[in-house]
Amino acid sequence: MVHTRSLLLSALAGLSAVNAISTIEVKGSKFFTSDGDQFYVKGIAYQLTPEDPLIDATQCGLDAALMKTIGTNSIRVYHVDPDGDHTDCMKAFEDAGIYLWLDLDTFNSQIEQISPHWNQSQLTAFSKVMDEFQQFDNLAGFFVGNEVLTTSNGSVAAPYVKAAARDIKAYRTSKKYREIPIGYSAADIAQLRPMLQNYLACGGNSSETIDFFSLNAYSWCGDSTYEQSGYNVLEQNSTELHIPIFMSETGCNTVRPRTFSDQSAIYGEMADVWSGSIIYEWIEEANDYGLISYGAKVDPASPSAPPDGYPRSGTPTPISPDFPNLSSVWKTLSPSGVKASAYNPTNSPVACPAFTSGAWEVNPTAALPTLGQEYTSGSSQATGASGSGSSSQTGSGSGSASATASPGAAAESLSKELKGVGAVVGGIVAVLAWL
Ligand SMILES: *[C@@H]1O[C@H](CO)[C@@H](O)[C@H](O)[C@H]1NC(C)=O
Ligand SMILES: *[C@@H]1O[C@H](CO)[C@@H](O)[C@H](O)[C@H]1NC(C)=O
Ligand SMILES: *[C@@H]1O[C@H](CO)[C@@H](O)[C@H](O)[C@H]1NC(C)=O
Ligand SMILES: *[C@@H]1O[C@H](CO)[C@@H](O)[C@H](O)[C@H]1NC(C)=O
Ligand SMILES: CC(=O)N[C@H]1CO[C@H](CO)[C@@H](O)[C@@H]1O
Repeated sequence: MVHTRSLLLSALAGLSAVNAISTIEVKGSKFFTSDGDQFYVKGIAYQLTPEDPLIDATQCGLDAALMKTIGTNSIRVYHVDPDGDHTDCMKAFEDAGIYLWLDLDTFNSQIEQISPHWNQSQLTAFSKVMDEFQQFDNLAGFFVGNEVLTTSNGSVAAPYVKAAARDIKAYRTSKKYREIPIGYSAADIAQLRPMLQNYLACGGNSSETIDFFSLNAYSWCGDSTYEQSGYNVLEQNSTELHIPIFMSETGCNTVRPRTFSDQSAIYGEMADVWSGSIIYEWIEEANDYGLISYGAKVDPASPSAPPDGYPRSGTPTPISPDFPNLSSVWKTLSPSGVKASAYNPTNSPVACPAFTSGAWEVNPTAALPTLGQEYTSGSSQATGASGSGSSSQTGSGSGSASATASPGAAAESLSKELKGVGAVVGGIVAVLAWL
């Protein structure tokens, strides 16, 4: 009996040792597991409820199990409540081999493109999210912002994003947390490419730069191609980057059926530079990007209906053909990359993009904004962003009115994002009204 139990205990101990998930780290322009294998993100955006999808362990378990069947190794969550208990959800995803890429901001703390600023309340809010989630080994990385810059004239907000990265990295160091990668998730604004990516990474002082860059890209629709989609330009513009880059959203839905054919490029010809992608998104809602649903849409006015009528919990049912299509595409794509031990990074830090009036209005040699600083147009103070003399308080007004999407994309990237934001904000308003 004793013998059996000790066998059982050692078997359990062995099991948990085997099951313990390795952490994700950055070396050069690639991600690696702490076991030394290159890590390619195969992710799905996951935000069932506006406030926090990581507190209902039963739900997380159901979703993680289905995600696992198609080879998902990551989820992306946009908003959480740092006061919630996330232990059981994080365990459910860890048990399925799934990592979390998490946005640090909430609706109250996010950095804004209009009148950009970065202050102590925002840093405190970001720190609380870091404090809660740093304890989980399957926390892969944090974003300091999602699509802060959404228009071609938004460059003056970039120094505030970079200041946020600086301060949250200093906080990470002061608390002796592991070196959890800190990045930014950009809207795909052709006119800001590749300046935004290079600006956030440039300067050579790693205390002030992001650890990875990622892009929300919707320019590959249907059976587009590497050239037609503009992915070739994305690739060309990132070969010199000395930090990892991946797509933090992809999965254009304007051409049906969705075939996810961009995945073959991302995990194929681009895999020497890019570190994978995250498919937008898990749950079916008004924007129609869902891979699964929890049941048919109901009348939002009916008793106890979810605010927008889309069920937000229950047994996930794959949506056809999106889910099976993604499954069959992912099945064929498993780049192994290189081992950390065999990889010697050669890229040196990218140069900071030059100030270009009407395009990239950030002084490359200016100091980053200090904590508490606000952008004022026309000032040449050490904001890292000098205005061009417009009297408008929020910027120079010299950029073009609308961003042009990349080849093959029409205006998809912007229009989708605006719809997405509208849906989320609409959801919030509805939830508030509902409570
Ligand atoms: C920081 O900015 C937010 C708006 O984004 C504001 O509500 C808050 O009061 C500011 N905090 C400080 C300390 O200035
Ligand atoms: C690097 O940046 C940090 C944070 O801004 C700063 O404290 C430090 O002095 C910088 N190091 C150098 C060598 O400039
Ligand atoms: C980005 O790639 C395009 C296409 O190859 C090229 O014309 C452009 O010069 C690149 N920009 C930078 C800054 O590398
Ligand atoms: C950018 O252009 C939009 C119009 O497209 C305008 O509303 C906004 O104020 C401008 N922002 C800046 C910083 O100039
Ligand atoms: C790659 C892939 O599986 N494509 C399929 C996506 O869905 C359509 C419609 O069911 C099929 O015709 C494709 O073969």
